[in-house]
Amino acid sequence: MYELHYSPGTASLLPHMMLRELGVPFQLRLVDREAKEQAAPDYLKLNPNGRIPVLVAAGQALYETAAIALHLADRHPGLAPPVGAADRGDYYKWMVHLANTTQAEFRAWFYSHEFVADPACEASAHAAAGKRLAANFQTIAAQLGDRPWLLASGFSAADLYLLMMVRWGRTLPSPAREIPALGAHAARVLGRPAVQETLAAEGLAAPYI
Ligand SMILES: N[C@@H](CCC(=O)N[C@@H](CS)C(=O)NCC(=O)O)C(=O)O
Repeated sequence: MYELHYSPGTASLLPHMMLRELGVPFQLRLVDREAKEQAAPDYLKLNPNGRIPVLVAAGQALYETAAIALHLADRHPGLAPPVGAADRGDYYKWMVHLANTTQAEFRAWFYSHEFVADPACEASAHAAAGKRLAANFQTIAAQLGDRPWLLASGFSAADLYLLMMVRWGRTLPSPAREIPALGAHAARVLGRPAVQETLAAEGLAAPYI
């Protein structure tokens, strides 16, 4: 039985959607961000970085959203092309790009104060992160084009990852959903029953993106 330490709408949304898509048993453990539970000694034993999410399986704690997602997709077939398949490389590309670039830029967008030594520069760092994210979403949309999913072989964990990024992108000056390819893609992912179940279980209300 998996245990997902989560907080509604945060990076835990990806593994949460995956667990429901895969239909594997799991329990949710709410991390109260208001109470800064992610920085409490018990949580730091699971993730010494004090960040959400953490997945516990068979007594072992795994952190880093992308690592959790890759691990779940490896353990339970259905959300990734098999190792060695033609678009397994594309799958790695998208998972790593969404983690290392898009999600990392969102850290600079949502937590701009961490990226500056002088608080007077925070607004500037925030604006610059927003510009990089806008450009990044344009690049992703150009590659997606009018294909239904990121991978030629079909729906994968990468599509769930992109939905989470487009959802966070609703806070940008030009929301990511307004880029037609991304809005259409997000609507397709939002149409999946497991995704709707996840959003409801986290208490998230429409509009989701
Ligand atoms: N690289 C980490 C980043 C996770 C992250 O930034 N999580 C945020 C929520 S989306 C968090 O824990 N924020 C609370 C904090 O930083 O104190 C991952 O992908 O797991």
